[in-house]
Amino acid sequence: MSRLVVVSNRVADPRKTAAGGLAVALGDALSTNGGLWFGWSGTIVEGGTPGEGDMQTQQAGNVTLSTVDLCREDYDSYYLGYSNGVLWPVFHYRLDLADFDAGFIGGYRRVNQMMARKLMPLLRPDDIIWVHDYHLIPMAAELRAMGCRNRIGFFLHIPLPPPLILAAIPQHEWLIRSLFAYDLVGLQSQADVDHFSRYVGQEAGAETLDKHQFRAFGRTVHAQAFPIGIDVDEFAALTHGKDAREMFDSMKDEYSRRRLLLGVERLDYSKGLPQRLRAFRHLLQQYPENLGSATLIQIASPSREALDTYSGLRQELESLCGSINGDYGELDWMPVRYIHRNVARKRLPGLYRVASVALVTPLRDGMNLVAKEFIAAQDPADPGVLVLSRFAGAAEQLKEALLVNPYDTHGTAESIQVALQMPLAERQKRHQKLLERIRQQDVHWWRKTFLQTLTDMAPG
Ligand code: ADQ
Repeated sequence: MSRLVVVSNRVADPRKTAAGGLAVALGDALSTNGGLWFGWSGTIVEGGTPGEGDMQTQQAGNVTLSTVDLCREDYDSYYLGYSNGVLWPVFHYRLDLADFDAGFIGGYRRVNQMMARKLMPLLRPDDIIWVHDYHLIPMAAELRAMGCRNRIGFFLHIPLPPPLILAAIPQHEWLIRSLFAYDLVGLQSQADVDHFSRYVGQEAGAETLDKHQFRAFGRTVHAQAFPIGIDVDEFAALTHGKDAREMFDSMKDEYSRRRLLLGVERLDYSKGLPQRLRAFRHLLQQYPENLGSATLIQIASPSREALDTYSGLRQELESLCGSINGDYGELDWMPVRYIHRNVARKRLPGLYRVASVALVTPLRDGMNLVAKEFIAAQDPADPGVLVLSRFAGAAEQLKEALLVNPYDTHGTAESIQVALQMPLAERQKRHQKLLERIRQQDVHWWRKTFLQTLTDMAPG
């Protein structure tokens, strides 16, 4: 059996379950036949040399974790600059938020080259290499330039936008050409695959050999949707664990008298938080029976705060929460409880289970795992309702959720009201179907199908 090599911006110790579903799933895949997980260490070295970084290696069972430090200049241009200042906003259709500073691309290339240079001597001829996400798009091209003939797959966790949005990135052609250095390109949704197909057809004159095979730049690449899932059983077990039960018990009395609406995410502009709060305010205005009885708990964990767009969003959110609470709050009830912190992973399912309604309303999202975690944590006898943005990748699968357009404040408020009023029999029917869907394509299905597709390909 081939050894698996995972390459991602951050590396997690798979023995620490607090790391969450993806780390556990990749950890499983790595430990099956022994493996190597390679990426950035998370350490930023002040005053270091660009394109250079010390490497550390540690052993976690039969999995080797190898990580490389970044100097401040590389971190600023590769991570904050190009990855999160250009690729993240544009891939989420937010050209208005992109910072096309010409200096960033140099750092992005330099770090990808350095990572490839450090990884190359660690590789064995029959290793299967799996590269993750937008930070590392050119990784395979760099490895190929150094003579690597291994099978290399890539999975993009975020959306791939339509061609004319992608084309706003000055280096768009180079980025997509880099994807052709992979054997397999995995995307989250069929919409993303359609965008890829249209881009390579229109901009690169690609020939479509069959629905998954595209030929351009002298190479053939296989591109396909592999919607990522969660470990449903692990999540159900967490739900019945001590921490989640304590969380549930501490809240259930209050929220048997009141209805709990819940939002959980990183504080990111792709997640549609201001739009959600406006929809909630509209709900209170339009349906005053919810005054005093519907509470929105919004958990938004700190993320990328070094970027101005993120600190601006934080202020906007604080001000919206303050004004809703000021306008509608009572001495014994506040409509919004906003928490700018993480909730421990083991406690999170308890919170999901108390909620009557989950508000998962991103403006764009590759998939969105919170939607799937919410479903897994519900009591099938009395399940909550998922209000889901049609612009989340998850909407292609989770058709029994209440699908909303998060830009439509009134429409979203209407759907929240429908969710709050939904009869038990309909909630049960929808939940049962949603649970089947997240079980059919769970995280193990995701990694097995991706890796099987890659393994079945002819090398080189
Ligand atoms: P994210 O944008 O981070 O991931 P998501 O898929 O929702 O979004 O995953 C977030 C994870 O972090 C979930 O497991 C959630 O429970 C946890 N989490 C979020 N906020 C938290 C908080 N405040 N406290 C505790 N835990 C919190 C990217 C893409 C997604 C894609 C995933 C996986 O943007 O579209 O689904 O990768 O491919």
